[in-house]
Amino acid sequence: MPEKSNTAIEDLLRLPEVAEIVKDHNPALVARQQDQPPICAVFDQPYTVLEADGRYRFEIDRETRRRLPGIIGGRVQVVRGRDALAPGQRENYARRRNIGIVFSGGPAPGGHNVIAGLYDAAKRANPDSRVYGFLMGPDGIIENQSVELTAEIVDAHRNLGGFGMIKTGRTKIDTPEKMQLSRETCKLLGLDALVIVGGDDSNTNAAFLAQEMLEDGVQVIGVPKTIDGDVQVKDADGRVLCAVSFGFHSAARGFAQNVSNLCTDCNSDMKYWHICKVMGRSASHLALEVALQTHANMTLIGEDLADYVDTERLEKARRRGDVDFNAYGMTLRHLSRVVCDGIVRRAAVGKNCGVLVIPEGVLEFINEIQVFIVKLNTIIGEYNHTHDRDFHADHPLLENKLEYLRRLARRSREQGAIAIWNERDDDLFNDLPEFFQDGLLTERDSHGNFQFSQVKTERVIMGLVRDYLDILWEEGRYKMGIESSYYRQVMQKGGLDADAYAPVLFRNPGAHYLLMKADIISEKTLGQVLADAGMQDGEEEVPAAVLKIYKKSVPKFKTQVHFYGYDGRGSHPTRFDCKYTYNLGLTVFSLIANGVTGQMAAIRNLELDFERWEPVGIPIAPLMHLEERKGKLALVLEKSLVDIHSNAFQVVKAFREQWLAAEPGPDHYRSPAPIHLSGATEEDRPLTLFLNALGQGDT
Ligand code: FBP
Repeated sequence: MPEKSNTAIEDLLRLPEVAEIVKDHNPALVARQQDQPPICAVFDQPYTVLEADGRYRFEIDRETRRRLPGIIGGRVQVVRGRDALAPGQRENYARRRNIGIVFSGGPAPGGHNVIAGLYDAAKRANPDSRVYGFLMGPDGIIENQSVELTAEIVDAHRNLGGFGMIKTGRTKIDTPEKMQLSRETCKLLGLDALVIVGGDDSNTNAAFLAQEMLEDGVQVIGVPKTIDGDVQVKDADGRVLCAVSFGFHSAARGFAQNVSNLCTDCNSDMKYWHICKVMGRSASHLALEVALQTHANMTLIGEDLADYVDTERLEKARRRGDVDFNAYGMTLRHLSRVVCDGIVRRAAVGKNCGVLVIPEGVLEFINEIQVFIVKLNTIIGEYNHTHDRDFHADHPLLENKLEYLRRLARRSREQGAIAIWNERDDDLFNDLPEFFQDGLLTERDSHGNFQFSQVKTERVIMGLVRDYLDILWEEGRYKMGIESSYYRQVMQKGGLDADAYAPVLFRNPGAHYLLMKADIISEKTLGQVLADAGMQDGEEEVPAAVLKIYKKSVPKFKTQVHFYGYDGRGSHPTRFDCKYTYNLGLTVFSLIANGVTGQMAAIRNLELDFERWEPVGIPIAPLMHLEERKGKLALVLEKSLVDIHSNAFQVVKAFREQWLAAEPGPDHYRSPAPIHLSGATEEDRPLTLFLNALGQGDT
């Protein structure tokens, strides 16, 4: 193409078509912003009231009762619609309010709709009410950095992913100073209510803020957010109040779309094992949903590995007359064996490829790693407490940290006392690859959580897998299966008698996929086997056709590693999350307008059809329990892990063999549709939720 003059370029840039293409917003995005999510029937009415539902029972921790006396008595509140309210009630419902809202923790698709729902409900009740968005997460509250939200700001973010409107952060309001500063901010802004949109730790924080701000008359409401899907609420009798946090469905679908594309790639060039780590700090909910969405060949579920019992080992111990505690839960080595088994079996039917899904937090469920995490948390927590300094600041390099651990181990030997870190710990730790040691010693997040996203989990597992595959190869147990028709064709072209050679070369000469004998593991051993069978003499070169078949039987294990996390949590919300979050926003306002505090807004029956959704408030304090954080016990909201007895897990387990597809014939991949707001093909809830609801009532 000839070079364009400056004038020609200017003319090009002036074209309306070009202007349209370079706009920041495309038509699909504009349609998304303009979409109005459906609302639960109760919100069709101008007012709402709360009705306590006494059916729910919680086992309350004594420490919670002591620390949160002002909010521990909260009950589950069901939001009901009303056409009219009694005069005093009506004025109170519609009085002018100032409400602050903050995002806390990692982004989750749908957060903007929580704000939109709250904003719309607050303005509908009283157009003079104000909604403030705190900037950059809880730091915005501590440092009084906020923006008053306008219709223009809110409209620009409706149904859009991310937390871009006001940003987010992971700071925890966990000291008397930060609490005091937060109270001052609320006073300065004249806030009636503060809304914390966050995960388990942020909702814990919301409960403490609610307690603290009782005397200031500031209500605090939490909203269950996290892509990890581990904020789920059941009462002591197992009744579900909140089936999943928002953002889970969208992130899982985002990941599933990518994983599914890799299944397509794998199915096309049959060359790679795609190793896909998917986010989820502890629980494997996201991996489980991805398994259901894609039917990837292998999906590890942490909770399942923790539940493993090595019966053979137990039996051996029983015969010896003792108990082998290492038989409970899977070891890292055993896990690598399980993965290898899948790889070897697929290779045997000519599939030198596959898709493996690894949940980010899987190592937490591996016994020996969990022990290291708890020990290191305690050591670091104790160091910070005793020295009133930060362990990581004082030991910036891995070598410094290892030296500190070495000193602890030496001290334990010298003192001969039982210590948290002894020489055996030190030896085992030093056996780990350096990058993994570094990962295990990374700084905990502000809530004291181990940061699994910073650890190369997949490298740890795949390193062991590679080592074991090498062993299996040398033992002759890892071979590529050769399709018999291909074998015959090659032999025929080479002028050799396929039938005569087959029993010499293969351990299963009549099979569809032929497996070379275990002792053929090099060209030399191949020649030897042929000579032993009298097919040629020892000095003779192996015929080219046989050599070709041998080479084909040598598996080349090639991997591509992918991490799905930040991409999925930045995706636009699914229709499910758009509806869910907008209605959560409306619920938040109902809780505020009806005067409760220390409650989490939620939607009951989320696992059922939209018509059955019921907005509720859940008291946060009764859900809390003591847990180890940064080496100390802290009151927190319990994370929900994958229930291995749930329908969803049982279905995945039942289909494991089919999806591994270690048999001749096609794989069973499922392609989830891309996320879209409208259209009959968009699924209306996560598959895990759908399955778990089966048998519990009609869906
Ligand atoms: P939240 O629980 O705060 O929503 O965050 C979840 C998560 O996305 C995890 O899946 C992941 O392990 C972690 O955040 C990553 O944290 P960071 O954003 O600090 O890298």
